Amino acid sequence: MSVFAEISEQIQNGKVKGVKELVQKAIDEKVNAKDILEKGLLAGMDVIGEKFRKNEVFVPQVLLAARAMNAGTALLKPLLTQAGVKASGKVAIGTVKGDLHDIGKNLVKLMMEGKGLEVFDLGANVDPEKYIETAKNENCNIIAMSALLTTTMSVMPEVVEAAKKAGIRDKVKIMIGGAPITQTYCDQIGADYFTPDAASAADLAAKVCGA
Ligand code: B1M
Repeated sequence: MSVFAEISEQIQNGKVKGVKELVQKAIDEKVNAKDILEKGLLAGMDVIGEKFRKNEVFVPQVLLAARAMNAGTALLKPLLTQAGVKASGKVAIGTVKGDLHDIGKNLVKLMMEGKGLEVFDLGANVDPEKYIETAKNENCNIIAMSALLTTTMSVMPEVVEAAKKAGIRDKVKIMIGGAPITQTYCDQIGADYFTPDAASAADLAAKVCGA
């Protein structure tokens, strides 16, 4: 079995220790960090997601897998971020109100930091006002929102409206993403940018900030 398949299997079984050991082993063997992330950790989450959809696994197993995923990602962080890159812009990031899914948001944050951006992580279940308050107080260039549920994506236009009301809409770019989000939705709600994955979100954010 390849190291990627082994990592994926340990993710599916929610084994924090196993994931950490295998990820560390792969790092020591100089396996590419992006491959460890995509072919190992994310591949495992994909399988869990599909089983969750089919009611073959339930919330506790998914939570264990998410915990193992976060443990693996933490080990990769230094390799996915470029040491010594100077911050060139500020981002307020969070998963929208009502939504507790934070793995994708954490990846976007990690990749943005890797581009040298200063990222204010508001966590999950973030009130629209919190994004605005942080963008104002910290002078952020970007508000970045993640949503994984079709029932919570509707919070995104509330944030766009709140930015207009607060008089900061022309000062801050609004980026959105997450599994149910599309370019059409982005256009519809008047956000500025949609990107399908963490790496493209980070590339675009760096570009927006003039990096
Ligand atoms: Co939930 N869940 N979940 N869940 N969960 C999904 C999203 C679901 C698709 C599963 C399914 O049915 N197949 C489904 C949503 C259905 C829908 O709305 N269409 C679902 C459901 C229904 C629920 C509950 C309602 C279940 C219940 O309680 N009955 C409940 C809701 C809780 C809540 O939020 N209020 C729930 C709960 C949970 C857990 C807590 C158990 C756990 C979350 C733990 C955590 O995040 N700390 C969980 C998980 C883990 C999942 C799945 C299995 C995996 C999500 C994930 O982390 N993927 C998911 C199924 C799936 O997606 N296959 C599912 C890996 C992650 C890297 O991908 O977040 O998509 P993702 O991020 C991607 C891109 O989307 C993008 O970049 C990343 C890749 O590079 N991206 C951005 C993300 N944000 C971005 C922002 C950007 C740009 C790109 O710019 C700003």
